[in-house]
Amino acid sequence: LILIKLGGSILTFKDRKYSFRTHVAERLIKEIKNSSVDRYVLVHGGGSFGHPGAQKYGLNTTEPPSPAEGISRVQLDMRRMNNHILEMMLDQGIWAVSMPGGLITIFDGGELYEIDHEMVRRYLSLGTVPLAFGDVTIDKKRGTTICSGDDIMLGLSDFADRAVFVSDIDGIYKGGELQEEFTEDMLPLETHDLPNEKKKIDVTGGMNKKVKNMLKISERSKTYLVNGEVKGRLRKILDEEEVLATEVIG
Ligand code: IP8
Repeated sequence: LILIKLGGSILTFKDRKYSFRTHVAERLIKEIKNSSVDRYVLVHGGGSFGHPGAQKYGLNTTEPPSPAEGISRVQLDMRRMNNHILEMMLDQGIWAVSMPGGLITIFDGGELYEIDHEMVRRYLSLGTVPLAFGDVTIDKKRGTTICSGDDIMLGLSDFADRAVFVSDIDGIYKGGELQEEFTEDMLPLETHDLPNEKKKIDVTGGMNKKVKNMLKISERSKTYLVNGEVKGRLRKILDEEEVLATEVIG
């Protein structure tokens, strides 16, 4: 089983609310379809659909209770984004089924507490492709919290062989240099490590948090970060061909 995460930064323009990058998303789905991979879970992030609302309604703070309106509106925004991707997949004959992060997880104090493996496994065994996404979810302490696509990747990583993160950068940089392999001792990343870092709204927290999460995942499955802006790279990494990317090794 392979886990593929399409980051919000590749699927949307992060600085323009609700701007879905249809052509990029379509191409990435085609690359997956044209690869030799047939058993996979696709996960996507929030980008400019999920993050502005989550920030506006304070859904990722430690202060309970979250306003009901915010829970409702941010969930709607994420389902709208998810529907774009779901329709694209169906148009290409990929029989995907939606798995909102808010319905397959429970959190405790902002950390993933439980994820419904059985639901994912059963849909896989029917020959469908689970399409999971970052969402507002229930938190035992805070009432609600934000479940990011990265949390879903971590939660499902115990039964995956590989985890591929598709982003808008060539890989992980340290001291301005792209690293083919990234290990724990290279943390923390500073702003100057990253090439032309744009200001992004990201309520689920920065590159260091993402990389730490990838290091955890890599203890269970081979973990890569690849640039989805460049045509063919996702297809190549899925087919285990030589390609520019970073392997994260925990
Ligand atoms: O973009 C966040 O998912 P991420 C989802 O994977 C929301 O961190 C609702 C902001």
